[in-house]
Amino acid sequence: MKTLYLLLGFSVIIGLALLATPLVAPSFFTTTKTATMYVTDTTTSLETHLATTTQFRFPCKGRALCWEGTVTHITDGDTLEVDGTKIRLALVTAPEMGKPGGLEAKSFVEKLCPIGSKVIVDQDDKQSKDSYGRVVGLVWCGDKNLNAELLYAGLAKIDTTVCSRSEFQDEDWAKKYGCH
Ligand SMILES: [Ca+2]
Repeated sequence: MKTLYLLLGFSVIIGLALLATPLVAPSFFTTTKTATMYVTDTTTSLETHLATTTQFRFPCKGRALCWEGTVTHITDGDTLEVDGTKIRLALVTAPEMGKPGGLEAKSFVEKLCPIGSKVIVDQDDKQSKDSYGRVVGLVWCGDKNLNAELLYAGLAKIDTTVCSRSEFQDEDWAKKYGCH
């Protein structure tokens, strides 16, 4: 008799678990599907890495990569590395090192977004990478838009030849400094 009760109790537990499965399953499968789709869209190790980490959508625009990372190197006024990935600032161009204004632009970046600081990278949806394979994007250092700040400071210019190929061409700062 005791065995019968035990079997009955066990059956009830199994039955309840089966009833609960459809309630839990949809959200579980939806999450898995989203993650899988993201991995399918990616091609590089950076993107694969990002697919498995938390995505920071704000204040990014579009659907391209958006992540918070650490500044690991500053090359010059328009190129830096975040988590070891080279980032070419979208739309803006600063003088190269060794040219007049090059050092000033780099120093400005070092001050606004020092090595070791956290930044958010918003990859340009219309020109995700440049011809050197660098990620093209907008970099947020705290609440400062680095691309725009370089223009405001007079340390960089808009490269008007790429306006039509940038997601950011309609931003106020882009229009004010050369994209029409
Ligand atoms: Ca974007």
